Amino acid sequence: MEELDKQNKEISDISTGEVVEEIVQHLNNPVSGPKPIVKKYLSTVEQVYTESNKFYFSDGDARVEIRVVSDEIIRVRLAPHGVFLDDFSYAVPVVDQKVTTFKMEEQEACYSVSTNTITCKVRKSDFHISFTDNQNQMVMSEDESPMHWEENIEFGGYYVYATKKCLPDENFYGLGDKSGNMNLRGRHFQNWNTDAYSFGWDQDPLYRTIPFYTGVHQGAAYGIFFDNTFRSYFDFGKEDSAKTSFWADGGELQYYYIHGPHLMDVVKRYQSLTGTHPMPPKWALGYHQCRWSYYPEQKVKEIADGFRSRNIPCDAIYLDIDYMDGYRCFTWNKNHFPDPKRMIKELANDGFKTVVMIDPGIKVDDNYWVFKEGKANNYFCRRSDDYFMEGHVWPGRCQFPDFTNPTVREWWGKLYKELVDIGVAGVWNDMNEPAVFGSGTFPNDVRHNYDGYRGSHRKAHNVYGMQMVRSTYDGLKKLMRNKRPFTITRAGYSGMQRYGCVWTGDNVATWEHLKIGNIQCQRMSISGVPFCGTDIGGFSGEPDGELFTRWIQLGTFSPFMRAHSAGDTAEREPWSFGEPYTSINRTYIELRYRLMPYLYSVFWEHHRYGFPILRPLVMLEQENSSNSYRQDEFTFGDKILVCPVLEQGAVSRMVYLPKGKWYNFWTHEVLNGESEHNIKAPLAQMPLFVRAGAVIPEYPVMQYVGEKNVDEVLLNVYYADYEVNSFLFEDHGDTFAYEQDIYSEKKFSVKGTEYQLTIEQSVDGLYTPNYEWYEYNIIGLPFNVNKITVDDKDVVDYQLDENSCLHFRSNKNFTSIKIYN
Ligand code: MIG
Repeated sequence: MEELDKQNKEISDISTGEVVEEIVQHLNNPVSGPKPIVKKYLSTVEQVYTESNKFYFSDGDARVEIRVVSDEIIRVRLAPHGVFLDDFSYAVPVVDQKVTTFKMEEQEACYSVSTNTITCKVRKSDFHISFTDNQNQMVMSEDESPMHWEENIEFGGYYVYATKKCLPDENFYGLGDKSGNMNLRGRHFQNWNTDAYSFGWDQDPLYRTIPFYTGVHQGAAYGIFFDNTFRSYFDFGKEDSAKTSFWADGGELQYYYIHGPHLMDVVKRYQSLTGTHPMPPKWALGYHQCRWSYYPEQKVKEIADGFRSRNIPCDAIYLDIDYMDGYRCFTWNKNHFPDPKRMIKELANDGFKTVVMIDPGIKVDDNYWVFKEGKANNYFCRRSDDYFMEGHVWPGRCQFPDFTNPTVREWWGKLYKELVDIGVAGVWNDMNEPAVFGSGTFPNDVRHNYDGYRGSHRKAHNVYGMQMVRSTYDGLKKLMRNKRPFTITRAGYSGMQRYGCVWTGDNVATWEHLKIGNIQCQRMSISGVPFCGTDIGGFSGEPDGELFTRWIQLGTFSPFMRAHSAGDTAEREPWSFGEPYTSINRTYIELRYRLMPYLYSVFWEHHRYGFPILRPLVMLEQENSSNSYRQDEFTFGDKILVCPVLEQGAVSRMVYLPKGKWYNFWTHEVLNGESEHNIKAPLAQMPLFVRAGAVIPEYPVMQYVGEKNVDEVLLNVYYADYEVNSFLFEDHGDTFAYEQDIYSEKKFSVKGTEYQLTIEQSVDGLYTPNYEWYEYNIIGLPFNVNKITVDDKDVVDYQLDENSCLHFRSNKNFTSIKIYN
């Protein structure tokens, strides 16, 4: 009996609800029910061998592969009976990167595999694996128990488990699409893409799966990417405060250890494995207006006119499912949209891009060409006994393409031809968790091609949405003849950022959801998915003017800025709430367009170098062990600090400023970092700060991207008594020529002393912007400063204005400098 209790306890330690119940039942009544599942652990290291950058360790039966991926990344795999699964991943297209040197050594107690930077030790006695920073010998991550597994009787394969030590001062970040607090410590999570309509503060799982987290202790960071697409689980010291564990319902125990020691390094290296977001078409960084649904054509036009007549900038209008004929994808409801090509053209003439929704469910209808083609070619998913996977979604009874089949992706990509031909500029993929009415999603036994590696829905579920948007993105890219496609997806898996942007799904018009969305977007950003936004205003429910305006303010600094709402809510355009809201909303949307060159440059920094776009303060202050920074503040790029107002009725808020000096964006007051400040925040002012020393480029306000030719770029230079580098990225805005270095990356180095301001600039890349002039706006110049030089040329005869600001113009090569009056 004691033995039974022990087993019982062990099992409940690691299993989830249903399984536990079954086992418990069996244990109480051993004659019936399934056999008890026995956990097996790696025992002692018996054999070792090496194959180039791969090191194999065996306990006589199970094997472990340690693979040196780069100087800072090591991958670990477990094969319970010695046979590894096929090495295929949707997240990581290429595993091996550049490695300077690596070696393996046998020591008394362990084997150690090391690079220049890190050492992975495999302890002989118990197979514990640990990772150490070579520089200061700090153990970053260490097994608490050896890797273990349980046979899965029903499906074959194993449930796989890793348990690491969770240190007393350790905090955890990342994991992509999770709500609730930024720090994941003390919580338990599950990854299973779910249509989570009006989710709550701590609800889990949500729409996307990013099994990648970072741990920070004693100011140093590392990351673990558990590349497993099955339903997976993470526990950060919740079950046992001394353990961090992750496990999955199948697949291989395979994870990457990613070294820091800075959080930024961890994220960049994760991004080097899974890819960055391609440069979006520039207009996609504008303001987008969406609604379920704008129809008929007259309504769409009315909305478009509403923006132009009120001078509120907007780049995109969305058509939700009602534009289709009976929700059949790739068709039009001709009553509502008699001539879509003409309408889209007219919208385009007015500066609007049209984005349309496409869902995965294809109506079972023998008179519908998409269904017929899919059926004839065997493109739809089937159950284990070969029946078609059928489920009800918007069109009624549907079948679903198997997007994990490359041939199906190719076919699907081509289906967009007509939409592209009539001028559609972007596609929005919804319901791709996949969501099914009633049952929620597909049953486990649905079969998938999985790019030739085969799997049931247990394995393919979490990548279904990502493969759908991949097919959409690749298809559009071909059809648009290498113009940048714009795609947006609801579901996804690690690596999804290579194929499109995301919105956080069906949120609610509440202040709590404003808070959820704020953290959610930051968290997505440090989990490798930078181009993210919430439904501004909340999808369901009714915001009042104040909430909507505060949401627009936050949305101004969401990489993806789109207002969206369900059909049964009141009108939800930036002017729907009257004054003063309309004017304030306009000011912020205008600000988005003024900052366009800055936003675009930050995007480039992500694309090219792997930096996250939104950076939570922990990223700026990971060594701040008192965690005095606030989780609701973030920087956009590294120059603008955003402190959104998330409380109803607030007219001020406490702000923590990170290290350095910061200018209040509205008043130009300079404040010291590493301290708290009470900042005024009336409705029209969301506290914003600019890092002293920054150069923030600005374009003139436009009603849509590209409306005006820019003949002069405004450069706001925020004086600092230290040196800061900034840059401005520009290119065509809609081609892939940047891959051939057709871009201009202009660097500014601004250095202030008590008496002098020195600006130096240099430029990289093969693109020449059209404009000839820069307007300099020097902010916060001390009166003592009596010498200003730009690229070694003196700016002479200048006068400060009463705000101690200075304006001058320079041609773009700085050979001619003109002072304003
Ligand atoms: O079952 O297309 O999250 O943005 O407006 C609802 C209608 C389906 C869910 C999406 C939402 C969209 C809505 N869709």
